[in-house]
Amino acid sequence: MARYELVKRSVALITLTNPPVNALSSAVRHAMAKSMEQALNDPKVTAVVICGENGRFCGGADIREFAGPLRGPPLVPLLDAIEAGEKPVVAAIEGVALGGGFELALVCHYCIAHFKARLGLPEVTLGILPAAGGTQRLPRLIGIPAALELITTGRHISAQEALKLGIVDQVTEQNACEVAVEFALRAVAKPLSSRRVSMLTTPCPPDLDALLEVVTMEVKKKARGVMAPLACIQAVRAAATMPYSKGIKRESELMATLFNSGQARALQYCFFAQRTAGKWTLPSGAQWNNSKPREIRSAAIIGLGTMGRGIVVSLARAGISVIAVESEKKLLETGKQMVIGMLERDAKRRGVSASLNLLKFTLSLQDLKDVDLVIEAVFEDMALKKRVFQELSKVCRPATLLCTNTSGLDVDALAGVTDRPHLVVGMHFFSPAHVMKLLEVVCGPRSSSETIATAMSLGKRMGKVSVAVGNCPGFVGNRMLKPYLDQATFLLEEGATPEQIDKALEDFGFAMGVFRMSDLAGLDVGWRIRKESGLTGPDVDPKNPPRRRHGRRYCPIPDMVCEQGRFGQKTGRGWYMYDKPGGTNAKPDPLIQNLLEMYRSRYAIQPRNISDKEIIERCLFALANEGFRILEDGIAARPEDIDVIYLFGYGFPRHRGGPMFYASMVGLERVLERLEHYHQAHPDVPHLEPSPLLKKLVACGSPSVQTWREHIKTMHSHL
Ligand code: 3H9
Repeated sequence: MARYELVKRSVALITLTNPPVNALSSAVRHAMAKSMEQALNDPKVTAVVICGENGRFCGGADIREFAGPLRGPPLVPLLDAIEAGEKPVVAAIEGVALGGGFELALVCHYCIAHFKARLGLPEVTLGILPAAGGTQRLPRLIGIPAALELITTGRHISAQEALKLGIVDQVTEQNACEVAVEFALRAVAKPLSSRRVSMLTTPCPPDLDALLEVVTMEVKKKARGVMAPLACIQAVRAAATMPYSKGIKRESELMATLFNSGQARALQYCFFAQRTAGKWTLPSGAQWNNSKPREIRSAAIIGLGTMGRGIVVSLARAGISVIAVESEKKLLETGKQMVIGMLERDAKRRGVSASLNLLKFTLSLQDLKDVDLVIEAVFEDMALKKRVFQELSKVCRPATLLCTNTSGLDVDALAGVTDRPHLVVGMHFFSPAHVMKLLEVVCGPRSSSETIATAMSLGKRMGKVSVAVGNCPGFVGNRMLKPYLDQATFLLEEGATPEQIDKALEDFGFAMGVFRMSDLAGLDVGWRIRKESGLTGPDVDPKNPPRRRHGRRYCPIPDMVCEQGRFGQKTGRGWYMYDKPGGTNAKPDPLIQNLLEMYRSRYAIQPRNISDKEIIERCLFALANEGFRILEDGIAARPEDIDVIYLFGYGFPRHRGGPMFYASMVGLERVLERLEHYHQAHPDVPHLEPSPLLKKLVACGSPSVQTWREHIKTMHSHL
């Protein structure tokens, strides 16, 4: 857990050995305490170097230990003892120094960092704060404004930035550990008092209150309802206004309020869920660690609409050659100019050169014969997609993978028209594809494990969070969206307004409520799908009651909004009004209010006062209920996958953990009881009928979300 060696006859080299990130587990803390004691007591030792094995200094406290009682020596006294020691201690930072790892570096008297190292205090992203002195030492070292920014955002910084800020003493391109040993030998005779950061006086700006006020406002705006950044600000205030001994107590009190909070549990769950989601597995036994992906050097995109353009940019950014295909010269030219502009802006922002040499634009599918992989991103029309796949089958070499970016059509039906169904898979990107992190990899029943592994690995290379899902209408994300949207429109019928529903959801933590989000996405897409599926439009039998379809409740208000040419932001009118087409400043529209009033009076609906609690329960419990059905149907392998999809694809607030985790936090029994209640009140809404899996889990005593999988593994899997 920590290796102790004597090097150069007088330097104690302590190496943290807890792969993969050398987290400060109780065993590591124990071994470190022993090693430090040995170093300080051994007269032969004149200096100490601390480093981490495998080129990684330390990823911080062991987050897995947070769920249980504290065992082993606590970190704060251990770090205080390192700083107070009479022999110089040098941190040799390679890889990462994060959280407690960074705090460890802060107590070392000197820091040497490899030029590729990254440092940061990401505790805030886990719902806690840097509670091993980080909130007290960093402001003393680099000042309040810079420390506030790093601590409240959790941003990682490069070694060069750390050098500029005065956090590290030297950046090296050589082995940081060897450089640190030499540095330590030179530091032996130097006085240490000025190197003990806790003894420094915090450089305090004259307008401290005003500064803290501004940062508080910013944080509240960015992360509505999230506790940790606000606690971080209070801790930094303590660093500015109190001596270290009192500040550290304040830090510890604030940590205590956060540590057992639901938000901390949710954020830590998200951390692990994100990592679990990449570990896909099929009933055949094929899984992430026994299926080899193919190497993808070249790819083609068919269709240069919004999605296609974003995918081209993501691929080029990942260093993959891309051929982009359009059907008409004008569309090709427009798409090309937009892609080039996007890549150039992106490269400028990242300070790199745009990889334009990787791009080729063409009108001919014949140019695709040698590519490794094709992603089809044409209009969402099954007949058109089938024609494209048939054509690709003829043109591309037999080994080329054929992927579709459909957001909900049957991937297997597309595979069926090709000569290689095992090489067909869905790659469902989210718009805008070069920004949104989520990728649903849709496994058809005939997709081979190599094909899935390749799509998952390509997603990772493109910087996406990839989740393997089964093939059903809407897959996971869009399938769950339907009951959520339905509930929102039913609530409009019953008396709510778009702004009331949005406010309730935004207060819950969504960046955008459902109606603002729909206006942004465009209302015409859903309208076209409803027309195509016979729910609205001229094909509907006039004898069909307007508020019922296929024996279920149906809300025609979204169709009425679209009939008025209100397609959302792009037309300057939707559920809200905007200053101009393309405007983003949403204002409540009296015309929508009139429309709702007329609608209710036409159908003799007595509007009622609807509470925010009902809005949240109806929208979010219906969402989770569909998630339970998705688990039952084997469309998602585990609740973590669903949550990751909602976190990265649909803006579900991270501090709530995702819809499934949120349901578990509310209590499955309560979710079941509320769904039963709402279903009784609305028996013509099947989505409100509690799913069998939810009932089964409640009957099993509502086990923790991490163990639900054991209760569903006997069910049929589409993965
Ligand atoms: C803290 O320090 C509190 C203190 O202020 C003081 C308290 C008193 N613990 O991400 P990867 C696992 S809070 C336990 O895929 P990468 C991870 O789950 C901590 N496990 O690798 C995964 O496991 P598996 C503040 C951890 O190369 C494996 O390691 N620190 C921890 O893409 C590989 O991880 C942080 O927030 C941990 N601390 O990225 C840093 N870290 O193989 C959190 C990782 O079973 N960590 N694991 O799936 C990271 O940001 C990234 O893991 C890191 C490496 C950048 C280090």
